Amino acid sequence: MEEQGIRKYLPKVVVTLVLVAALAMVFLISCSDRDDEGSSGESSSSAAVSGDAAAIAEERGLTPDDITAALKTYTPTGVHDEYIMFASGGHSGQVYVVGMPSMRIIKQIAVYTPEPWQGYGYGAEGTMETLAGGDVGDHEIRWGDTHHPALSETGGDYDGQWLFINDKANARLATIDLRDFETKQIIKNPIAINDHGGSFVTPDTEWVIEGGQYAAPLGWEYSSLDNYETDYRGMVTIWKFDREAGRLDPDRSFAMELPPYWQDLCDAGKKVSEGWLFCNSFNTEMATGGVEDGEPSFEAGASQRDMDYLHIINLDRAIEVAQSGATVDVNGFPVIPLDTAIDEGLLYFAPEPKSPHGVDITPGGEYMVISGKLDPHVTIYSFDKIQEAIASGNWETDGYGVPILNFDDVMEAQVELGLGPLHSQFDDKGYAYTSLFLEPAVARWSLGGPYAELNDDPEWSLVSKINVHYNVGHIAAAEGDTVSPDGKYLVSLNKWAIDRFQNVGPLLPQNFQLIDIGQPGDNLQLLYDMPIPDGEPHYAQIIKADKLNPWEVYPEVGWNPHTQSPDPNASQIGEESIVRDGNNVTVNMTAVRSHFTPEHVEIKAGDHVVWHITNVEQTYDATHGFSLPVYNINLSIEPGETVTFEFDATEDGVFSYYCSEFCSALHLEMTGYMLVEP
Ligand code: RUQ
Ligand code: CUA
Repeated sequence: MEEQGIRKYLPKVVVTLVLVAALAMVFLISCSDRDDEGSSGESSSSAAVSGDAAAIAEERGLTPDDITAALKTYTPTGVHDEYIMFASGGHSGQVYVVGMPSMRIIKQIAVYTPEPWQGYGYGAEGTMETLAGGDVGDHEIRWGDTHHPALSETGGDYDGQWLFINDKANARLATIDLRDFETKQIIKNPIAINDHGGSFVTPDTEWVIEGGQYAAPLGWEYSSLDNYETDYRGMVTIWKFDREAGRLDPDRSFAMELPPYWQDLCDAGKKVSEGWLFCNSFNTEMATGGVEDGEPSFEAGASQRDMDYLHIINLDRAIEVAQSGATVDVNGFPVIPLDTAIDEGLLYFAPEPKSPHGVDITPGGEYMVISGKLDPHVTIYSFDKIQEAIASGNWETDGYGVPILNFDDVMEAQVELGLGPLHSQFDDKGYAYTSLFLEPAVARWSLGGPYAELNDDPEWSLVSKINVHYNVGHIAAAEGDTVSPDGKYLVSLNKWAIDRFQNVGPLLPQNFQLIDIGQPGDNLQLLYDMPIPDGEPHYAQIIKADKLNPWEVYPEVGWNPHTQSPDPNASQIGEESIVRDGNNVTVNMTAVRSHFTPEHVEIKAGDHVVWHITNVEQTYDATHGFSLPVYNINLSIEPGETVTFEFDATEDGVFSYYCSEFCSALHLEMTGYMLVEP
């Protein structure tokens, strides 16, 4: 019997087992003498398959490691991935949804940037409202620089319900609803012009953190750089998340004024450190640049000191102080002044070496891990020691009066890892992983304290490293920043791709590399390279796929995804109409395979048109599009959804509208005419 014949009749599971066995044989064959291959015989079917596989492997020049990597990542058609990664899309202003271990991009979620496939920002009222939420005064901003996605958590674990992500360029946050994977809210920070330390959630997602970056006067009012130390300020903003409403609530949110150091990344305490907040900073030199005038450049000026300051914030107390009203008003937003923060014991510093980037908290909340870009170590701080140091009252202060705890009082350990350490993640075996930008590599190291039981290593020490390609920024391990990391997989989010892919001209993609971290010790395996051709990814989070439970279709026909409730403007079949009231025309349309009703929309130049379309289908994947030329309308109307758009009919003529999703055999006929009479 031919191999094809066997495969056709055996259930998929058996075929998979045969293939795995066959490829395992290839592995053995490749490890031993290839001359044995011919004599292994054609008598058994698995040997025949392995012969084919061996030939393919040889023809393609695959090594045994390549073959195991393929076995670990290959995902047959119809089989779903075990994990889903939500990755920042950098300055594409979007979020990528990637299946793991296959590394297939399953979706992009439009966030800050209009995106036609999702009908985001091309007329659909809810999406226009979401985007407009991020406008600054009269300025319509239609892109963003997304850095740090944050999945909502319950008890410090991802709960699969919400996703937040910041826009560094304009200090904005977005809220994405994971019932339909759509952006519901963009909110502009009223006091800051850029951010970086966001978004980060508290263990039950009651609060979403947005830390600043490049200091400016609060509210970005003009002041000369000569007044940097007196007028410029840093900040952290604490947004209240209303789970019920599915929105960040500015009326219950507040900020804290900080010295004009450049706050960088934050992380909320968890378990033993719940109720505290930690942010690293750089440029405590308060360099103001001016290389063109012979002043030290920012890169030199902001890197002079050996230590910057880890910001240690008593979040629970800060919430009480803000709620007591001890705030000042900046652009209508309550801000705890720096002096109040100091007097109330809300803010402490600990020295951190050198030009640090990021702070990551161990799964149990006991330790804060800091990397200095210009220091080969990671430095680990103990939450207990920080509490003791605060209680002792034994500290100096910085120029603004903020207490600086003694380094030796709060430091637990330092581990030398290599060049350019940046960000850390954790696994289930008592290991931490840190990206090394300059090497470039990812280091695995063992945590001490209570984690020594898991990793069998009493010391805080380097275990192994794996090279990555190239210049890694963040890393993301499966659930690797939660209270219960999974281990198993880690993705290295590399900034440079260089030679990893075909040359496509001077602008190159970034490179995600999937690494198997499932085996203990010196046993990290690179599995897969995935180009990201659309904006620089920063951080990502990886969640078990079965924690996500999105809708297949909207819960009922006539659903408004912006309000997540039935839309009063929905039409069922038979209720379609065109209603004129003076110059105002309302179109009530339905869409179903394969027609819109009505198919003729006759209006007059100068009319104001409000147009509702309901996709009355409840069939999985039966999405219709709606494209109307000249008026810049493009919609995605998913099963059950009602979409509204409006426009002034300023241009007369004949305009054919049509469905832009290939929905059926007669999809091309899913069309109609809008006639605008002069
Ligand atoms: S960043 S590569 Cu998180 Cu914006 Cu570190
Ligand atoms: Cu509906 Cu094509």
